[in-house]
Amino acid sequence: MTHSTQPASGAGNDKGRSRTKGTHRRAFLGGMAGTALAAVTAGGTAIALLTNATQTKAHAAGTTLTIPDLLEGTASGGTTTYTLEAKTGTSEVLSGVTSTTAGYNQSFLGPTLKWTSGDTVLLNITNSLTEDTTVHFHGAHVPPSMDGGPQNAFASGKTWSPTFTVKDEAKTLWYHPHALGTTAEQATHGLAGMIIVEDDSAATAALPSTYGTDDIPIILQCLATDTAGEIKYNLTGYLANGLSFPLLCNGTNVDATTLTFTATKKRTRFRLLNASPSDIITVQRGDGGTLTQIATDQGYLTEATEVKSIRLVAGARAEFVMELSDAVTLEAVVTTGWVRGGSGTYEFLTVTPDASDTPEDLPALNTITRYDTSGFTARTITLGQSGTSMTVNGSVGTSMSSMAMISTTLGAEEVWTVKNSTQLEHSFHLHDVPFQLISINGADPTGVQLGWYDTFEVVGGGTIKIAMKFTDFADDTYMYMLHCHLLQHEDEGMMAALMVTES
Ligand SMILES: [Cu+2]
Repeated sequence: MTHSTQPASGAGNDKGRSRTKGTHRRAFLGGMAGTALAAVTAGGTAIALLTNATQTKAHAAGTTLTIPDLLEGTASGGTTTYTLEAKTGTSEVLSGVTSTTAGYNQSFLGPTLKWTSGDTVLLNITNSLTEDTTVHFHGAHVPPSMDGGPQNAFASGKTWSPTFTVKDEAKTLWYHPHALGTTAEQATHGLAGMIIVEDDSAATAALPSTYGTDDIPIILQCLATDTAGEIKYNLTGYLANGLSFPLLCNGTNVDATTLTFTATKKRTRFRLLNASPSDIITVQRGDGGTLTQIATDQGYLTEATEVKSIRLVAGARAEFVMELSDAVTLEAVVTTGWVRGGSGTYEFLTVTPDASDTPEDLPALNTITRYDTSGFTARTITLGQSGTSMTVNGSVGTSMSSMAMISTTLGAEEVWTVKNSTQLEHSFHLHDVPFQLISINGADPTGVQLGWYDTFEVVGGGTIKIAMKFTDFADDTYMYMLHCHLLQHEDEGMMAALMVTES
């Protein structure tokens, strides 16, 4: 039996242990700076993504929340140009241990990009890894040839320069690799960053938007490492003994550290991204109070909504605001429906108010017209497994020629029944267009589930119904992807292609 066939409640979870702040054993000291990471695939082929790692600045060991740099673009002729370089480095993923990592323009993670709806952007992205990569703009509505899917793979030493007009409204997106078979390896080593899209809506004008001051990115990652800090990302790695499952917030280990942030404005906006390869992370207040959620994956809710917690599957985002009179600690509850043992509750951030302003009441945020799906074309997408391979509609999507192909036309309106025929948890992600939830395991969506999504949980044996309209982009060559955002599942074949052609 492999991990892939274990049910959520199976023996694989016996490795799990409750881990709360203060009870986690400090990691062994030791480092592997300068050591090549010889990763072995399930097939036994040695690959060497992370050779020639250079020693660069590790994240500070202090307790202040690190805010990722905002990447400045260069505006010229109506186009804003950004420069990114995917490269290797070292970082402290496990406390006190130096890991071989990767990042964009830095040793781990990448800078935040800020796009404005309607602007034209150009990205010059150089691959300084030792293997192919891509950069996918997760959640962005862009042409398939610019989407950064597997067909956009570019080799070591090459530069890829996608350009497009930002059609998205205000929302929180992210960018990460998406090449066939190496997404988990590259993303877990640190190749991920946030994208903020702003627009000219009244909601955007009313909400906090000063990056790093009252508009705060929170990138959470639950990773797996051995005691030497080597990051694990595939079957071989996850089955090793003695693994640790560090939780990182903006690249800083929070296993035994609560980061601090001083809010100098009364109302502070937080943008959550679960960049974990597999785990579900639920964010809540330590004092039991509510969070004021304002956005899901694909933009604003109709109105600010009080929630007790925000549950994010791998790849998902959400935004909330808090208006504080006293310090509040945010907790991340990490759960897994998988083989991993990283469960626990982490007090990852204490927000202390130091503000005297009085914010205006929030306006209505958005108008969301619910789809009437009575005339929509129905389709079934089945998430399955076959031995150690993962499938979509019965096909193992480990190559472009083997994966299932969903063909549709520009302007099509569709309602998909996404069935999970396995006992494992999956995180369903659709490229290109946002979707509405029509039903979740037979129940009508409520509350924040009435927002726009691109990534949603499908529990073992469960079913979601989603509806979408294929607008703006068609192509005879380049395809979008739909897949599980548990990165190991994606690499093991739970991915299909979506071809949108002219009608
Ligand atoms: Cu999955």
